[in-house]
Amino acid sequence: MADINIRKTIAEKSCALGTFLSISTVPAVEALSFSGLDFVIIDTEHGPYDTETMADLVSAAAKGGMAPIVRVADVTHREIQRPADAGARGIIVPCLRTVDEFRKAAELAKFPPIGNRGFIKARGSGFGQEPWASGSLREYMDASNERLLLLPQCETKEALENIEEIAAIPGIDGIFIGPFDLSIAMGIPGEFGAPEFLEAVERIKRACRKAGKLCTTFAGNASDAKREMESGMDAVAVSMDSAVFSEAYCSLVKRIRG
Ligand code: 3PY
Ligand code: MG
Repeated sequence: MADINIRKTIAEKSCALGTFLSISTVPAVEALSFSGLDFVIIDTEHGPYDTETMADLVSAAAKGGMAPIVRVADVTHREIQRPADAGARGIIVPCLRTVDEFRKAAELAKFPPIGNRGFIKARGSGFGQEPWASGSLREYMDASNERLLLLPQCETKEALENIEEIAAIPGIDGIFIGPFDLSIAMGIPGEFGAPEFLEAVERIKRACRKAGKLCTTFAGNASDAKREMESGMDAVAVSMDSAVFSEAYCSLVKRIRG
């Protein structure tokens, strides 16, 4: 797999740009990897992907140098270990509520001394042959911890209420805001301009900054993505393949048929 380091990309570009995948297959992701996007989020929470397809999409994304990030379905050993071994450069965990659930995500995604990830040299390290993976076991564990970004989502009321403590958990590299679920949880569905929603986003940002962690989010369209990028987010995922696909065809048909 290509040597892709999304942490470095974020540092160099100040804000990385990506998108969500829920319908794309291997050739589509290979094509997308040459689009200029920095990362894709292979969505196994809402998308239909099984483990083998997720692993193939991870490799497909890397083809043109795009970082593969996987959104898992929940915080279990199986969910976290598989994308980590398949070569994902980031893991997003949705819908977490308690501080303990966030701690568990860090424990599963990171090797000691941070967590307790299970050891193997699998696809994600070229089966141990990639230059960064060929040192001592200690070096391998440290490099893996550094290269795999753990970005659990803040999208529940409980998570928002404890965000300062959560952002400070060792092994959590940053927070991925889920604007839809967060606004629903706050009782203001889709009201992204509401003062209390904006204050919640600022609170998450402040907590991330204070803990030295990344703050990342989703934006539904290009102008919202630009605004989020300019507002100091470290990474923004804009739209998703299914929306881009259906909007493009709707607009094509409209242009022809009026
Ligand atoms: C949400 O908005 O709830 C997400 O999970 C990301 O779009
Ligand atoms: Mg969500």
